[in-house]
Amino acid sequence: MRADLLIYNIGKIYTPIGTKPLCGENMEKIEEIENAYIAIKDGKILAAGKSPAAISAEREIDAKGMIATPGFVDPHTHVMHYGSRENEMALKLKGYSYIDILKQGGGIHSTVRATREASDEVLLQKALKSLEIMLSHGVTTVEVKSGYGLNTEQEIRLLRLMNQLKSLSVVDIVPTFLGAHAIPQEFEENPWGYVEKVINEMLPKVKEEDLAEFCDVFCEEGAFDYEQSKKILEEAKKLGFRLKIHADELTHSKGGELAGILGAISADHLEEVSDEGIELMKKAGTVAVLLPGVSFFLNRPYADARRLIERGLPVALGTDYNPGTSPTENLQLIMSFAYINMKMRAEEILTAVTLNAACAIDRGDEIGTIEEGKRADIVLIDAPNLDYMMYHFGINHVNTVIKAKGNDVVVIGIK
Ligand code: IZC
Ligand code: ZN
Repeated sequence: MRADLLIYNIGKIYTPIGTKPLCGENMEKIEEIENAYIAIKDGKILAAGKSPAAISAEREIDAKGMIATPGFVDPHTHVMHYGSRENEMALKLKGYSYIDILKQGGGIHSTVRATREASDEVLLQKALKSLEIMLSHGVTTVEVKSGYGLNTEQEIRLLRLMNQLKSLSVVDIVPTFLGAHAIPQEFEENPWGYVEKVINEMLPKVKEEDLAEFCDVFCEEGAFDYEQSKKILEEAKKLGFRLKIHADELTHSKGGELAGILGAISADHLEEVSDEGIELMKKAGTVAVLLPGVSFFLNRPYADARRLIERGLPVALGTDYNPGTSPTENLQLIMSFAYINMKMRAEEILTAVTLNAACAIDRGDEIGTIEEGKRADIVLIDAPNLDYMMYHFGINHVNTVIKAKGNDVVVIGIK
C-alpha cells in the first residue's frame, strides 16, 4: 500500500482512543507511541505506529522528534460577529457585572448592533481571520454559533454565512443556531413574544434550509429562564436538532438539569452546576464543555473540573471565543488555564480538546484521535512532552498543522 503522505521521526504520538466520549479516569488513559510515524491516504489516517513504517509515500514530512496529537477541536465559539467590546472594560473595572452591562443595552446588544450593520463580506473576512488564528494554534474543527442577529432575517443571514465559511476556510466548521442568545431590545417588554418568534419563525426556517445541526440557548438570569429555554429546546428537538445549552454559568439557572432531562449532547460552562444537574447529565450522556477563558476574563470562579470528572462526566474544553466574555481564539491558552486553575492533568486536557470535544459536536466517529480511518487532522508540536506545552503558557507551540480537506491533505507550516 502506498500512502499520500508519511510523517516520520515523530518523538511521541499522544492520542485518546475510540469514538465515544471518555469519562472519569478514562480521560487520562491516552495512548503514547514513542518514535512513531503516521501514514495518510485520501485524507484519512491509513496507519500510525512505531517506526519504521513499512509504507512508502508520495510525500514525506520529517517531524524531527516533535510530538504529534490529533488536531484540536474547539466545540464552543461565537466566531460569527462584528465589532469588539473593549469600550466596556471601564464599566467592568467600576464593578458593573456582565449582566448589568447587558441590561443597560451594552454587552450582546452592542455586538448585535455592530453585526446587523456589517456587510456579508466584512463579517466573512473577520471570521476568516479568527479561523486562521485558531488553525495556527492547532485547531482543525470549530463549532460556530449564530446569535448576534436576533431576528429571523439576520439570524438566517449569519447561518448562511457560517455555511459559506465551510468552503472558504481550511478549518472544518460546525454551525449551531443560537437565536436564543439574548432577548432583543425590541422584545424587552415581551420576552415570550421573542420565544414564540424563535419557535415559529426561526427554527422551521433553519431546518428547512438545513443551516445548523445544533440548537443552543443561553439559559441565564437576564437572558432566557428555565421555562423559556425548555420550550425552545423541546421544539428544536421535535424538529430533529441536537441540543446544546449555555448552562449554570453565572447563576444556577438549572441548565445542567435541563440538559440531562432533554438529552442534550452538551451542557456548556457549568461553573454553578448542582449535584442533581450532574446526575441528570450523566444519565443522559451529556458532555460537559468547560470554558475557563470566561472565568479568567470575568475574574470569576472556574468550573469544578475535578468534581465533574470524579462524578463520571466526560469533560471537553473550548475557547468560547466571543467579544464579551472570552476574547481569545487561542485554545492552547485555555488548555493552560485548565492545567493551572482547574487542576486537570495534561492527558485529561488532551482528551478534552480532541475526542471529547469532537463528541460534544457529534464528530467522534470522524475526528479527535490518531487512529486508522479517522480524518487526517494532525498537529506537530514543538515541545518535549505534553505537560511542557501547558506549563509553558501563553505562547504557540504548534510547528505544523496537517489538515485533511476531502481526499486532499494540506500541510500548513506555522513556525
Ligand atoms: O457576546 O457576550 N456569554 N454569550 C453568553 C456570550 C457570553 C457572548 C457575548
Ligand atoms: Zn458561549
